[in-house]
Amino acid sequence: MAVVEINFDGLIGPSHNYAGLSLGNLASAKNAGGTSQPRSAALQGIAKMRANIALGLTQGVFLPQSRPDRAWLASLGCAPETAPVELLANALSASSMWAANAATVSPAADTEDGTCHLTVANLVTMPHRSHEWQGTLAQLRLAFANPAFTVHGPIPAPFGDEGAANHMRLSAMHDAPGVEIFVYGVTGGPFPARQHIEASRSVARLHGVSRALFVQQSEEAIAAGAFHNDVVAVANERVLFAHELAFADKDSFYRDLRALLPQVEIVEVPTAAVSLSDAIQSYLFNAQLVTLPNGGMALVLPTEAQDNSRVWRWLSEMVAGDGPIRQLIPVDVRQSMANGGGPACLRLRVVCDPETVDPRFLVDDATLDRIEDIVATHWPETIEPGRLADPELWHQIGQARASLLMALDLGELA
Ligand code: SUG
Repeated sequence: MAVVEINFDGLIGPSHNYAGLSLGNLASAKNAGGTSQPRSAALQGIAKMRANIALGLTQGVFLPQSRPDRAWLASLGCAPETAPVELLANALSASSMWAANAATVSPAADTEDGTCHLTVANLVTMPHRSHEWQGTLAQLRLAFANPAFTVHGPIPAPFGDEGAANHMRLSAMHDAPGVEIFVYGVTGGPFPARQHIEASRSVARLHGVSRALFVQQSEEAIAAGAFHNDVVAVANERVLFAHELAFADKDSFYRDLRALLPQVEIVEVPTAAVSLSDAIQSYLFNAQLVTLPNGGMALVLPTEAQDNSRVWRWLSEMVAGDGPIRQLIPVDVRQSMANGGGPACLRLRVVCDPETVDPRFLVDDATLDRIEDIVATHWPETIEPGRLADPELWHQIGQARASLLMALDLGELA
């Protein structure tokens, strides 16, 4: 089969909750202490996967990790029963659902050795995310065991690496050699800049990327709540769709990009039409910009973008015009959005031949039916913040994951 783009979505895990753990992520802070709905959260994610399959796209899945993370707590000298409440919340996070932060991916066409390289993200800036990489790496090593891939361990601390959320790839077509854009932060006003330039440079070196640009995210964007670049920009094939204030020095970035990829089309949303605050509240850029099998491009974006009249007006005018983005497809991922994760956060893009991927990580409607049954039976309906310390909840979460691993024949991840 030919090389295509596969979107691997993180299945939203049974411990999904609102503990408000992410400084600089405004949605996470706003919803801290709320009651989550893990079952409907996962069903929303599954519905998004189904909608993308219906568009003719190839879909993959990553599985929730073991929570609470007992190994991580043990390395801190405690167990779930003895952990201080803040540590327990960090150990229970379902944050691996945001697969855009799982790894940085350089497709084979971009790399010196002609394999597709993946580097698992270390996510060291946030405690609740810093212990994801071990579980993620285990899945990457299984899913991409074929010699068509090279899978790397994490960049060492203290160089924060947040994976594909700060990485964009532009190319004439998915399977053509691309230009890889590594977006890093330096300062973010009151908030941490999560992606360190040394991490970006190291990933590019390890992957042997021949055409790479290193671009600074604007301080204004981080300060306004764009804790990752994918909250203010997204790219697909020859199209870059970005907010006017996404980058610190967009003129030199755009100039360098045009020099490397003359056919690039930059669709920029001006502040006068959509402020940074509207962009971050509506997550219009946290969209899956996809190439449809008939050749046009569509934006799969959160329903919150439709709810914001200024954003929706601008988008509607854009698709009515003559640009490359022809279709808007709103999807409901509100449970994830309430923690700052839109449609694009939930997926990791891997451009490769699907035949080279372990088939247990690829899904069709029939597999999603099986996953949906397990979610409907085993995922908690709600998690109130006080329940995080309840051993019964930990037990239910453990059983839910075990049933899923069994159904997908992925017992080696237990
Ligand atoms: O790292 N939220 C995630 C959201 C990640 C979104 N990913 C991308 N933009 N690609 C984060 O801030 C919230 C967890 C909590 O508050 O419990 C959280 O981790």
